[in-house]
Amino acid sequence: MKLNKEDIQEYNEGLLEFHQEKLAFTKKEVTNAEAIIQKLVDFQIAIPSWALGTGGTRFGRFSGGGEPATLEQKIEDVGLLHALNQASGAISLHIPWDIPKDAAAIKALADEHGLVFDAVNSNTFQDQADQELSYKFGSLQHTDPAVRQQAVDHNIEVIKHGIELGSKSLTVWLSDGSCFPGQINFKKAFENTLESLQKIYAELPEDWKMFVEYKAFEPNFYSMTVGDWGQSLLFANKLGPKAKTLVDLGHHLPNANIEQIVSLLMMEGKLAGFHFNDSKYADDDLTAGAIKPYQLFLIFNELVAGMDAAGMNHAKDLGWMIDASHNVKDPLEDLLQSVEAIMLAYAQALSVDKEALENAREDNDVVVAQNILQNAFRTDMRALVAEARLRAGGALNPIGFYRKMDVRDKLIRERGSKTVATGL
Ligand code: RM4
Ligand code: MN
Ligand code: MN
Repeated sequence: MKLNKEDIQEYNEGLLEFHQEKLAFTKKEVTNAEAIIQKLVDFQIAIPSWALGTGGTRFGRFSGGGEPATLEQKIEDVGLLHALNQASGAISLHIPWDIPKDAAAIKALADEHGLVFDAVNSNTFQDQADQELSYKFGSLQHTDPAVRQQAVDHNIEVIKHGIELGSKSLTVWLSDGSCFPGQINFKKAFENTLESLQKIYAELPEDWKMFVEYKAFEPNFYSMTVGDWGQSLLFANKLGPKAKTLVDLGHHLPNANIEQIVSLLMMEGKLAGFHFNDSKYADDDLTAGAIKPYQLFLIFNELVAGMDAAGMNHAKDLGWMIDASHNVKDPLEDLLQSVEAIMLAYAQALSVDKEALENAREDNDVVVAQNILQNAFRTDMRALVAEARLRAGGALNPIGFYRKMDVRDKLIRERGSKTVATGL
């Protein structure tokens, strides 16, 4: 289904007066409000094709109904999000969960919804039905060269799909590692992985990047072969300029200082981009900003500082993607919440007085430095984010409009209540 632009406009009119009052107030408080709004209009966050259905856990899965059963329906769902918030203009595919059978037709459909294709993701963490060799003991790290070659070939296949769709990057997340002390030789696992990644890297088109994503634990519980940003950066540096480190917020040990990691990766020109989610414990895949919004803001503060120092385009030069899907919410509503939280954190970071902050740091004025950040975090940016949506043609209150139009009920009627999206 598609949302009607006129319906959105009509809905917005009912909220306009209150919105404008709020906006006028915020503009008094935030001196660079107009510049922030423009940056928000430009900023797009990719939606992964595997986040549109219920995530589930290994204990169970509670589908909400109307899940997209095909890639075409997934594109439609991202199209709905984009129509509502005008900030979800890209989709990221996981192969083989979503293999585009007719790439030209899929591209045309995406185009119809105003969507482009973000990074393509390979999957060597599961065995597929038609697969010859098993990844039970790893893929790119495997002791058997034939398994490694199979995983390399899969990644090359993924690049080919990406080229057909207009993607510009390959994300490699490996579950490789070990569950018990003694199980693997760390050095050999690293060397095998590097050699395999080099073979994949050699197949990247000139204007592509390889995102090397790390994760501290799970599904391997003793060691992960790309377990932290140090290991990822080692691989990325050895591979070459097209390889960079991808940070997924949920992939750290508790209380890791992710903003510091970001700052240093940017200093090295080696930050690929982000997978947004939130967590209380580990890779919980909760809605961005649901648990630690201040952390999200602090990360954006470093991102903005780092991108500005390097003269980068905020919207285009790093990969921005949501990577979250869980059990208890309508996935589309959840994704709208995530995008909103990310936009708020970005807007707050854009409002930080960088010069004053740097001066306070130079003077070792800890109180002023802390206050500058906390003032920005405590400033209500919702009117600026809403204004950016309004100017771009989205809904002032995306979830409000989604519910008013009974979108989920319509999807259930269209697709049925028992459809299951491919993915986790
Ligand atoms: C992993 C990792 C990858 C994602 C898979 C589904 O934990 O975050 O980015 O592709 O999950
Ligand atoms: Mn991820
Ligand atoms: Mn993850």
